[in-house]
Amino acid sequence: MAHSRASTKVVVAGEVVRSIPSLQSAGHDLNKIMGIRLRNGPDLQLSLESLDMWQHDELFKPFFHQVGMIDCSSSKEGIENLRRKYQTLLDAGIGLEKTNVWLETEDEILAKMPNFTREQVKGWKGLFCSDGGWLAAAKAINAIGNFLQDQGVKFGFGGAGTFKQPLFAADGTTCIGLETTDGSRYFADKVVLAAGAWSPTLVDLENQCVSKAWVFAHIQLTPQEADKYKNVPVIYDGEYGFFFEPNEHGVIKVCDEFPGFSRFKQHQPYGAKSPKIVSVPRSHAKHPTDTYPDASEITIRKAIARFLPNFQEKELFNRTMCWCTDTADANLLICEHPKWKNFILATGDSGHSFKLLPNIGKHVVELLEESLSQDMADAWRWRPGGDALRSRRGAPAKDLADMPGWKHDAKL
Ligand code: FSA
Repeated sequence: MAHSRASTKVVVAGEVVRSIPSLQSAGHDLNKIMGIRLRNGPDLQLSLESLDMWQHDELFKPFFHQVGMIDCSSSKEGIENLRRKYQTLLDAGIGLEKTNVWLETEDEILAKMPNFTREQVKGWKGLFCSDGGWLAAAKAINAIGNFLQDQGVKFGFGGAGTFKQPLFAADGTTCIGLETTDGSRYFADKVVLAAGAWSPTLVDLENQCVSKAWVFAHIQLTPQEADKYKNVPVIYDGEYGFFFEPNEHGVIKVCDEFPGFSRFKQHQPYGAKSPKIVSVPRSHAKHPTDTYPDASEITIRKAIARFLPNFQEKELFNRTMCWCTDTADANLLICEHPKWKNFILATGDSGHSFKLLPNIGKHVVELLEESLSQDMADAWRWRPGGDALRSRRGAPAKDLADMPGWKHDAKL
């Protein structure tokens, strides 16, 4: 959340500990994927803008590891999807074939993934994006935090940083600020709620966003092992998952790929007349003993067996759930609230928005200044209806209530 009056900006970070990024944020992570994905109308412009900033902007470029990204598959359906993805890139008509290369043969695949064996990549096809790679997520957000503090932006943490409610003028509909849970009141001409997966728990979004958890685990390599994996591209297979090159401490993050886990419960966001069923995130920050469901252990191990068979015996650690919020069509939700003037929503990441860190704020500012392009305004409008539980994924999310293994609260 941010609001401004004259030149003062206040960011309400909703955090127990004074840390940027918030420990509750999915961005508090070793790495996130950078790649060109063209799902929706605004994606091409957004991807190109963000690529340019990750490559050239002094603040962001230290955090972009442009090692490339390979989408791969060995199943009939997966390869058809990959071919469609490739065609969409070609159809953009801006020369993306220069940086996105189809890998047809095992030799072509092995040339890009030297640690893989011929046996392992039998029947695989791949799509290599040389503009892709990974983003050092938490470090990048921390750098922005430091930059903003240097610019005089004030941050609120703990109770002073946890949203309670908007404040309204006497007309009851013009937002003039907000109150946080410790009773602090911040007054502003405009309020932006950019609370990620927590957004639909804070204000009633009329089921436009469903928050879901995705999972990862870490494995520790020896220095010799890590050396061999230095600078390998991000490898992604929609039927298995993905992994990243080891970080400076030899740690590899492995993710499975699945439609996410919801956590539905009775909850009353601000603006709802009575409690309703909302998927409410639960963070490791507040529940440090949480891990992930038993089922995730199996699918993460499956991803390791596929991508990193030599490391199958390694211990997994930092088993973690992190939360994103899906819209029905996987477009962002960036608009003024239809009933609350000057209260702006910037949410609906739909699991593929971290890469927009450098440039999405520019478009939020355009919305505030009434200069947002029509196609973005249309794509990001307030739009109840549709199925955000399924979104554009292979299936609706399963609920954590039906997924044993993740909760390790002390028994009272
Ligand atoms: O831009 C991208 O395609 C990154 S996807 C990363 C991911 O873990 C998804 O694979 C997952 O399905 C979920 O959306 C969270 O983000």
